[in-house]
Amino acid sequence: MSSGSDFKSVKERVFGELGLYRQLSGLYDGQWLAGEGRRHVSAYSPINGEWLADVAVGDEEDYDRMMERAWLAFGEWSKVPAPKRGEVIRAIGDRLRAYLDSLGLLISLEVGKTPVEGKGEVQEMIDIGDFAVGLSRQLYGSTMASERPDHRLYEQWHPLGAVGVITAFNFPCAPWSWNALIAAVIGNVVVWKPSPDAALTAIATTNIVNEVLDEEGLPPLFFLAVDGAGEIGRRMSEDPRLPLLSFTGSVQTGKEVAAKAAARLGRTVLELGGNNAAIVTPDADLDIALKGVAFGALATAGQRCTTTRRLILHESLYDSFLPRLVDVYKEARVGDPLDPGVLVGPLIRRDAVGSYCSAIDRAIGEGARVLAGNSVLTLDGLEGGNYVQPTLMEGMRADSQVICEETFAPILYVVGYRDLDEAFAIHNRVPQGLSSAIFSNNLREVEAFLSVVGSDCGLANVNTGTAGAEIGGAFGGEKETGGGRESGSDAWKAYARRQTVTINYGRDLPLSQGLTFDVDQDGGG
Ligand code: UN1
Repeated sequence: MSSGSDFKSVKERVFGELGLYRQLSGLYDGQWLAGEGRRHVSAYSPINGEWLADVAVGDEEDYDRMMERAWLAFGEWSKVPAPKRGEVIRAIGDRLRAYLDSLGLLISLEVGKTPVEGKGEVQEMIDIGDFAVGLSRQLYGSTMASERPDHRLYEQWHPLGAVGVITAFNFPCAPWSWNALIAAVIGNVVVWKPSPDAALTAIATTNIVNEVLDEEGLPPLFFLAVDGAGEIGRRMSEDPRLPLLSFTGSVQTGKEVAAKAAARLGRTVLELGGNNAAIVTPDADLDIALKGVAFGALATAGQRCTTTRRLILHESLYDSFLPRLVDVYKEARVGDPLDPGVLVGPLIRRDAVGSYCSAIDRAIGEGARVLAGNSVLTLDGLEGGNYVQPTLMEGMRADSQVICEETFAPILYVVGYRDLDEAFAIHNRVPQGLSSAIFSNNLREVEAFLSVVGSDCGLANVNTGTAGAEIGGAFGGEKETGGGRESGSDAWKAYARRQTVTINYGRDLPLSQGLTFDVDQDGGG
């Protein structure tokens, strides 16, 4: 276990390298808002409960000024040719590379991820930056054959203006970058409201990216507003100055955001809850399956949208696979994520520990048996941290309610199946539809899983777990996950408005569908 002084020295170093102070500003409108006389929110580390910093938050007036400046910046930025915008994003990516270690460690301090996972998240920002640079020369529109002579018909894609991005604590910066760097390369500017539990990472990231813009003589493009009491989130949902709002978070809040945005006919990209399952069949490579299920269920202490929450296990594997998984659960080290060898860090807040306990109690009430875990841990020197033992449960009732819910904690429910149709029925029974996995070397099983009667999720993985998507694919899910897509593939189109252009370069005016409309038939009046 790492000593308290490790925490302090890591904090000193990381805060120094990232230019963070004890008093920080949470509003960036091109300049950092001065903190004096403002309301503050405090950041504490889930590792040990220690205070990290105070953050000044803006009010309604500050928010309005930020939106005005965002639109002014849009006027300038949208006129820069897209490949030039790509060059700017490349410089941003290079700068993020220089901060890979310190930003990764800040994520550990602030939300309790292991440094490997913290850096992995910064790597996702770097990767999507590279993707955006390539995209800057590939914002293709289609050309269609016109039915009229001497006519040209094609599509072009324009930026929307200011794009709002609301992110969750569990990935403090990667989802911002999937939205922000793609939106920016198209010519948009971005207004970010991070989770109040991950404000410091957002402040550090905003600092880094705007510093590059400043050096390039460009206006600030990446605006930030840390929320004090939910006001800014509400304003953003209702604000017509944000034609698109990308929201990552719970199903419940996502429904509220979507309803408010829809009321003004604004667009949304929603990445809401997941309740992801891995199916392990008798034809699986069990070593691969074990690792894939363990990573999916335990990484980030079960606090990913893509976390494996259900294991759909063929009944013939109960005696071979399950004992091995129980061993993994018993041996996985829980503790200070800064300590090498620790796999599972803390939960974000005390109330998340409460949700963990109540989900387990309800599952037991619904007939489940605990195979491993079910304990809240108080660790020496880390009494203020929120630690729980990862929990493996089995024997749920078929109509269990708790299994249909996403509990943001390391709890994995094992459900048995006899044939593949039954496995798919169990798999698709939950209301969420983000990620899914099958472990099998049987071509027929795999193809059935990928067919229309198989996984109903946005992400379908074969012989790799539900978590850990690459940025190159479109990321998001179906049903209550919200239907949004972010990151790679053609997800960029969500941040652009499509314009269908028709040009007549002839000496006549032929009408579509062969219509005639002869206004000068009789030579007029
Ligand atoms: C999330 O939990 O909201 O696929 C994002 C993964 C990560 C992203 C998770 N690349 O697990």
